[in-house]
Amino acid sequence: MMEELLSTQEELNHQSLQTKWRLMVLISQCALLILFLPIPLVTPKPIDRLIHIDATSFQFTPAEIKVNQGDRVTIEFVSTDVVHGISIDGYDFQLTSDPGQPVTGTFVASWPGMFRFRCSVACGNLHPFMIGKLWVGPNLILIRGVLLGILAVVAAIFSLKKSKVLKTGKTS
Ligand SMILES: [Cu+2]
Repeated sequence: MMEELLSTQEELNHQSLQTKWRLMVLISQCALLILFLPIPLVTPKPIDRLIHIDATSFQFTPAEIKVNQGDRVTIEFVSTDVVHGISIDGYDFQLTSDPGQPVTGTFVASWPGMFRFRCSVACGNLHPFMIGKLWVGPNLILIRGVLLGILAVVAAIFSLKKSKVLKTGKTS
């Protein structure tokens, strides 16, 4: 009788270990899918954009701009104090503005990713820190991050439920 009970208990333990493993494998598979599956987003049609950027020692306003890949981007750039410039890493784009004199330039956002733009005129001691960011393309990193977060929450809920079931199973 006792032996029988022990063996069923062992079997139960073995089974729960197996389901735990299966769950862990399933969750890691989901995580890999989220990380590496190409997300079939409806790519937005390229448009013409006009973006105004102010330069003041030692910052750009806005310091971050977002466009979609293929957009024709026209930058209207104006300095509010001393001579400032703007050049975008990875793009052949450069403008220089005298104080209060807006200048415009256009480029096509052909390459996706994050590119820094910098002041291209030595304008003072903090000049090297005058940096902004240009994001090109749909933000897949953010989408994947959100999906991974959701998966983590689901996994946590599952493991909580599992341990509750095990505890109640032992007491009865
Ligand atoms: Cu500068």
